[in-house]
Amino acid sequence: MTSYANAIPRVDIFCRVIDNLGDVGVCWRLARQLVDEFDMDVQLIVDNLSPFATIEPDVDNTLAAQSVHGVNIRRWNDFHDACRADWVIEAFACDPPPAYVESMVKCAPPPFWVNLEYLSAEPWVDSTHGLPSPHPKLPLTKYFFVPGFTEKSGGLIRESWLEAKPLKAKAQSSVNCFAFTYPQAPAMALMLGFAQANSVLSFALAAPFQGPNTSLSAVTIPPVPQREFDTHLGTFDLLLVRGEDSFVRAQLAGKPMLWHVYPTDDRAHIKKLEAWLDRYCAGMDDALTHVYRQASLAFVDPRGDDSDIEAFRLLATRFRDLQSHAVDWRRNLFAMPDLAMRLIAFADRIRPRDED
Ligand code: TRH
Repeated sequence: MTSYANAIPRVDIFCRVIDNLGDVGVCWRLARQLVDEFDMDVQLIVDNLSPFATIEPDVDNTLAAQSVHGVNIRRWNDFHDACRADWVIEAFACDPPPAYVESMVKCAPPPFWVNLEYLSAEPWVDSTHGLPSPHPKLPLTKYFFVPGFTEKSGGLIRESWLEAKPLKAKAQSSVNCFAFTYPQAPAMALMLGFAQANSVLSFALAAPFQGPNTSLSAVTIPPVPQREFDTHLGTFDLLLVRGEDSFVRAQLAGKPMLWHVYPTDDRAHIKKLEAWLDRYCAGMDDALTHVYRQASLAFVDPRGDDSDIEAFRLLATRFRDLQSHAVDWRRNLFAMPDLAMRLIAFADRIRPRDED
């Protein structure tokens, strides 16, 4: 067990919003869980409150400091405090302010410091997770904490209120689809593929599609607060998700899904997708594996011809099996310790009581 300098352990989480909602989405989810389930005193330092207010309506993006659902939220540019934390979580290598880092040296003991990395299913995660990264000048060590799908990784954020209740697959001729993707997603081809399998796909769009997909007839839905996001996902049959956090939540929802992984110019996203497919498809029969892989690749990297539609048609024909698989996969995820539990165990290992 780690001993903490503060009676209620204090955690400072630093977050810079690089793009979209995912950076703050992950930090907010973890911050709330540490407060709600582990009674920690959490401060979340964020550089841009506007995307934050999109997923948490109680955040006022004009305030330099505010407390929302038990988390102290501070605006990065107005944050000049010295470190008084037991843990410092730096999200996605965002570099806390230099003066803050210098003040960490004066803490007795220095805080447990991790760089919370991006989630990946790639094999390098197991050998990178937990590695130390000594500070080049100061007597401080930061550790890599890499979320992932294996026992050796940092795991996935999963709050205890998410129920592990069993879900049942149901036969259906119409599929209600939640679409939270990047603009390039081939929604029209997906709809045509399902139609060719005599399945009607109705879309609820959480983000605008562009190009040929604008002719889709779909309902556009405003963002729901993050704390309602899981319940919201649970009301759909097929989940089209993206980024990191919605990707995990779709898996925890136990619904058939396609991951519109964030595209990068070097095409590293295809490797990321394939690494996840290797894990996700492991329990499927060979034919379903082939169908799901082809559809996943067509969704992220469409050829723009009839082969995309065919890949989605085949997916629709195996929809029931996909439902069962999603439930099995979800059960596996629930059987693993979640990210917060692993973070606590890691802190205990790095800073055991008798070494303080
Ligand atoms: O917004 P994203 O595209 O974020 C991504 C990821 O962070 C990715 O790693 C990064 O490289 C890229 O941006 C630049 O997708 P993501 O991660 O799914 O985050 C969306 C967040 O928004 C998530 O926390 C869920 C939340 N959300 C709601 O709370 N309500 C909603 O209605 C919707 C649609 C999303």
